[in-house]
Amino acid sequence: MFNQINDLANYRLNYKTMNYISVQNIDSLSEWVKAALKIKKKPLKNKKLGKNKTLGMLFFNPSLRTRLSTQKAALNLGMNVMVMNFTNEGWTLEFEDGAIMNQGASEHIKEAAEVVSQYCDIIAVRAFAGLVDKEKDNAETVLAGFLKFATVPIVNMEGCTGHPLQALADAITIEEHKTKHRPKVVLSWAPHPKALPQAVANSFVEMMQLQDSDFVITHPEGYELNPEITKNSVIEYDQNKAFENADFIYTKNWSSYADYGKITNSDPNWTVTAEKMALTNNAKFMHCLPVRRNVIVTDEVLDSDNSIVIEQANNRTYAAQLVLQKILSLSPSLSKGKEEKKKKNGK
Ligand code: SN0
Repeated sequence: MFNQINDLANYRLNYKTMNYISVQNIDSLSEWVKAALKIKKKPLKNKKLGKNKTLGMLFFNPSLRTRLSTQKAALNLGMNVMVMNFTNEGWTLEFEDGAIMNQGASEHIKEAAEVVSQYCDIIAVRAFAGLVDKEKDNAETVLAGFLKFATVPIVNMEGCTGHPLQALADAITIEEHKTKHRPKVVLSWAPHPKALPQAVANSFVEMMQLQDSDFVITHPEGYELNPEITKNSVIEYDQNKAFENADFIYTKNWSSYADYGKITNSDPNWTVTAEKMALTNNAKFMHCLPVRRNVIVTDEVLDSDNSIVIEQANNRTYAAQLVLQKILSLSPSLSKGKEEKKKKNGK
């Protein structure tokens, strides 16, 4: 797991230590899902692993599930947790190298990341896409800044282009609910009043590409995700056709990637309804939440027995716990103390 490539331009594969930045950091999805399901059965088994270790969680955007499930995961491992909200509490950070800081930003990422690294053993960061500047978002300025200047492992709690903790929880949820080896899984776009990032959809696609399944993405024309991510995944523009025989319907809105950050379609015909679900093979309904009722999906579907969104959110804890557990036990910086102790004890 956790390749070590030092190329900042390619942040998706870049980490100098044991980071969880992208779904691409998963070396064996089936092994990870198995391990997470084991954790789910006995979540307190490794209560000592994180003793005296601190997780720092830095939020540049709102959160409910990510914040509480990651915190819960850390507590299950015996870690201490510190949460900092940059939306209205932290200094505004500067990320540009060589910037003349005579404007709004008070502190450079260089100091901020190094300082936080002294207080924390792992830093988790949430920094959504701004959806204005595609290049800037693709460069993952905030995550890349922490990767470059922090001296401890970094966990991505949703960056501009990915939400790998969500995708891992999604994989766990599909594994628990599938009734055949190769289920048909459909990622369906649905309308939304706000322009939303592509991050959740991107990571879901990348995760699905790591496993054997009949995977179809459906969205209106103009809503193609970054082709570097979708690669050769099947795209079906006819939502009804895509839904035929599906075992899982994963719904998510995202704004246009081509017409970057724009809402170019708000057709209510894309809302997931009971009629549409009737086209499927009694499919389970999934969404990462928060979900806009009767815009993305009707009450009838969301409140039906086929909706597994609550269990999906529950699995966020075990996904996060697996990632923290791997970092705690595998990161050279974190296990250094252990190694030294072993040496001292002549082991
Ligand atoms: C975020 C997104 O990336 O789409 C987080 C999902 C886990 N979702 C939203 O920002 C929804 C906000 C809203 O007002 O519905």
